Amino acid sequence: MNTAPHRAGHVAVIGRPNVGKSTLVNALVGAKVSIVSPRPQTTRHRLLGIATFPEGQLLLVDTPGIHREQKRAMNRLMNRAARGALEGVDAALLVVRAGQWDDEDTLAYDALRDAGLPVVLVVNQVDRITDKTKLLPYLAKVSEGREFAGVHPISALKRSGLEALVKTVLTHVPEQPALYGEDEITDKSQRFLAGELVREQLMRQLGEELPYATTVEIERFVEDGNLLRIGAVIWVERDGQKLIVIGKGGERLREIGMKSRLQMERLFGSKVFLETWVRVREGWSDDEAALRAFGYND
Ligand SMILES: Nc1nc2c(ncn2[C@@H]2O[C@H](COP(=O)(O)OP(=O)(O)O)[C@@H](O)[C@H]2O)c(=O)[nH]1
Ligand SMILES: [Mg+2]
Repeated sequence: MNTAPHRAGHVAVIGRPNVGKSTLVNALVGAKVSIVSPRPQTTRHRLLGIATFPEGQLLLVDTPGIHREQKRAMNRLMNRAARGALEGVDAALLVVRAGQWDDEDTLAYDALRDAGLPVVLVVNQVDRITDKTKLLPYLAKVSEGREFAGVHPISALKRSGLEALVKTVLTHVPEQPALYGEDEITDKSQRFLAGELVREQLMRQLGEELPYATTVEIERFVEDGNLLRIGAVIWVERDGQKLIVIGKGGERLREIGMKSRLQMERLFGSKVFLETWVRVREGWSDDEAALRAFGYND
């Protein structure tokens, strides 16, 4: 019988872009609440992933990575969101890619310790390490001179090592009842998530720099019986970009729409009728007012 007291608390998920923070949050929540792509800077907003277990509830604060690049307003806002993530949290997960550790990880560790937080080191992507004998010396090296509340090699993608990680993290959050209902998975609205799922397809399907010049606005979100009618506007910065997003004969936009719709249907558990448009707004990603209008307002 389980007699341990119930625990619940906020946990910041911190680490460099592309180490797998959002993949980890989704794996723990058990649903895709945070979008994932092979590109850095996929996550633009702070988002709460709610992971409910019999022993407790973890409110995972997924963050955009911490970026040195401060030039564009977008990056400034993303950094603000990452730092703001530390307010009111009980513990932090510092996520790194197995085999890697650099100055930015050291900076992040120091900041978390200075904030007085227990820091659990999550060594992700161990499935990519073919020579497992290299793992132990690596773990010893990164732990040296640092006080981690736990060190967990995991694969967020293959969902391995997660049970032990959850057990460790739960010991560092307060004894208290669940803070959200057990069927809740995020603090964001379905409308927001719909926009993110379209953006995920843009990140995945557009080449090179273009994804960073796009954003998505959900213009319509209506429940119509058991159908969701969703209208999404994809904003780009120039006419040429519009042509690329639409593609030859509209092929790319159709593919983006189809994949986004399937993801929405899976996440919302209902049929979705999705319409998409591409519109041009010059320089939106360097314009703080436009960013706020698009919901980047931490
Ligand atoms: N092989 C492998 N890839 C992973 C793992 N976790 C994440 N990835 C991939 O790494 C990329 C970045 O993941 P994401 O979660 O968006 O990283 P974030 O920027 O830290 O949020 C995606 O292509 C993921 O599929 C893992 O455990 N193993
Ligand atoms: Mg992310």
